[in-house]
Amino acid sequence: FLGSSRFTKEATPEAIRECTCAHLRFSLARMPESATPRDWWLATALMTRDFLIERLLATQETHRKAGVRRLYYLSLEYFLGRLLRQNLLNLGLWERTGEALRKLGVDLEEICEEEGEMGLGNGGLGRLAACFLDSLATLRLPAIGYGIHYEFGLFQQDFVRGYQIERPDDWHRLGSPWEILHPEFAQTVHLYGRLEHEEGGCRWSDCRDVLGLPFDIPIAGFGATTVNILRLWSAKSTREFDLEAFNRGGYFEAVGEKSFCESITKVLYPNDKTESGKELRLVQQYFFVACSLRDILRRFEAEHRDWNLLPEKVVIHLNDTHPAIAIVELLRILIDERKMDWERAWDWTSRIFAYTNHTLLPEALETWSVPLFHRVLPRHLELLYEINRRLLEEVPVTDDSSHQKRRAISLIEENHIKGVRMAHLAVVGSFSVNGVSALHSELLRTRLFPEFAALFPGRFRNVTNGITPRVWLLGANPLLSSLLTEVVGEEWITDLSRLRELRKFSADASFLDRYAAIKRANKVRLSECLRDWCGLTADPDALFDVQIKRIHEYKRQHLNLLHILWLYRRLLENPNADFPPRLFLFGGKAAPGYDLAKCIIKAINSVAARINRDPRALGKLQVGFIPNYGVTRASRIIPAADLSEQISTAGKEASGTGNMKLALNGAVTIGTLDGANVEIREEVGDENIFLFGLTAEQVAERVRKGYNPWEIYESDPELRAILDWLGSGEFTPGEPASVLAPLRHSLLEGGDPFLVLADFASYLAAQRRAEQTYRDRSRWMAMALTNTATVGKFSSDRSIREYAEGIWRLAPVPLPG
Ligand code: 26R
Repeated sequence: FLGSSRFTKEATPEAIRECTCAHLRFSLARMPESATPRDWWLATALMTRDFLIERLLATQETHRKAGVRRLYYLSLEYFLGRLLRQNLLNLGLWERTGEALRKLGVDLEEICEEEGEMGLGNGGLGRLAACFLDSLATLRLPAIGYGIHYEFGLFQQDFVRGYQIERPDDWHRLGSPWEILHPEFAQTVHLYGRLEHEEGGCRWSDCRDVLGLPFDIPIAGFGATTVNILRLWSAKSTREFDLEAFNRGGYFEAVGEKSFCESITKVLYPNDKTESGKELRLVQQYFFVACSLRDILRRFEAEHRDWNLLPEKVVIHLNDTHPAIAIVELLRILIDERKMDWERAWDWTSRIFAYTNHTLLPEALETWSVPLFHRVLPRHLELLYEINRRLLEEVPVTDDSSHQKRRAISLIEENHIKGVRMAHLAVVGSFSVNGVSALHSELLRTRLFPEFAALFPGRFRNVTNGITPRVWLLGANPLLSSLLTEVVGEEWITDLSRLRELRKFSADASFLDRYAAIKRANKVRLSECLRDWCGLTADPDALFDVQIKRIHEYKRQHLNLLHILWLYRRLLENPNADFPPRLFLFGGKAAPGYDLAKCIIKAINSVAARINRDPRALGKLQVGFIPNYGVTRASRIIPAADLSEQISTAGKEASGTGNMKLALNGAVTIGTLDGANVEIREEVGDENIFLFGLTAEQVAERVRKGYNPWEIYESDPELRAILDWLGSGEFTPGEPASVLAPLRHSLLEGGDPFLVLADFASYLAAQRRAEQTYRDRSRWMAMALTNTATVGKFSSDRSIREYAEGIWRLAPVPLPG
């Protein structure tokens, strides 16, 4: 319906209105008079999609004709959130569309609220992939993302009596205007079965076949030149198989097979630690990897005649180990299907893959039991053993220490049930291994993979994470965006380091007033949401203290809670206690099987219920737990935050990216020297961050010497009172006293594995410093502004440039038009 206004530059509000109305009529069969807000949202999205498709076709055609080297980004998660606002902003059509709809009596902001979020991710790792896609397209880099078209994304979270309840996220029920189905690019993949070794190779037969159907999501860069593709695979049963079974008279068998196939992409695993023995998860990983590799090779063959160009034209990035089976799959294709010899096949494979590690936590490192692996992927296990045999040859047996070294690097973990270590496979099969912050990359080399670092020096590097300014500033904070554009020009949108120019205003009272007024307006806007989300009547003048992230012991939401209880006690002991009014806000989901994380949620909600009802806390203290935290709610909360809680046990948070979003939007960090906090401090300066706690080295030292939380409990009467209070049942009236006991128990009898008590005193002191600073409003606002001004490094454009130049060897491709 674009007619002559195919180019976004030429699209007048009239043309946009016509195209939207045409979609309303011909795509949705609706008349404007009876259209609901949802119909308007859909029609507007379809209009937007027309523009996206124009650029997508031009981009893909250019890339194909030029035979470019391309990046293929493999990730099991993409946490995209809502897309209408972002697509319109990146296309440069936001204002004009607003104007076009206004003429129709439709409010663009309002219809944006109709969109459900694409929650195909758990947290940081999935959101990082989404930010990276935005930067790849903005930097005009030729890239295709591959992932899974989950029928159900991350569960929706409700609270019932303070407990987390999970509801399925049926995001796709009404279809999505952003995806384009391409049945002509379907792929068939094989699983299970048995091996026959014969002359000239290996036959893998009697497999179960699954069909992969690709859904394409257009990914527009800012400025609307490049539109890349995110290709998501959906599993269906293959017709061939059904027919065969039907012919044998196996009706139930055939139907059973169909439901097996369709279960593969049914649901995103809501965990951030491994659950052993989850066969479907391995099947999920292999299914999506096999579909993607076939698609990559198909495209390569369509674009290039010379097969030898493969390692020149293809680079594949592994977003954590979840897609690492791709290494063995490519090796298998080269050896079994393309009849290459091992040396060449392995050389090619290990020149094609690069790997990013996102966690050091042992419970999050994937291992697959060998018997399970053998059942699902018999040929891959064989190849894996051969990779391992050759790897171990690098360390000849000489003495005891060489035995130990071999055990340390082996792809196979020798427990009572053997396990395949996916991280080792990823390290061995990649030409580049990186961590996601300077500290994390250092710990990767020294603690997780010291033997590999010695064996493959030069393979390990750092690429500090980043966030896209298009989403986390331009999209989320329109008021601040306008101010920034007014003073430094629009360039900050694609060059975040430009914000440094703002530093000169940090002593300019009238500028700080404008900056403060924007923060205040964002707090008012969030307060309105809080009424809906959690029935809270917030005071926009309170200090908004925010901790938003997955609930995990290492992230220490319970350390934050102990401080809240400390403040509450102070208030009960002295009703006139003088501190700035504070609103504590939490958001985040707990993995459904992670009992202690769920207990932390219950504890926060119980304490919140008590404090919010207590007249003695009125006007001083409020606590809110925002349910169903995700990308959409994050974009409301972040612009309104004053204080950003980044309080993980040092050495545990690989990077963090929420820390970057909050600092960019002018929240001051209270945090440990963990992950990217270390680098945030370098950028903003010591005086603009509240640091506390043990360093990663001190944590290790403390644990080595035998850390005993009871000693702290015995020696700190206030802390003891708080812990006993929490375990007493006082916060859960009408429920057994034991409801919150597991929390106290884990911090004492449980040995306090994340050193919450060890850091408590230091955290309190940092909180007092923050409190004192907040009283001096101009000082605080200068700190906040300095944060906005100096965190330009954490743009995902910078991260992606580093990947493109230092790892992928990828160059921008200029496009016509
Ligand atoms: C194995 C599987 C169940 C699984 C484990 C862990 C699935 C998902 C995860 C999530 C992890 C890998 C994750 O999200 N890590 C986060 O990655 C962010 C982006 O790099 C970091 O900022 C963040 O510190 C890190 O926890």
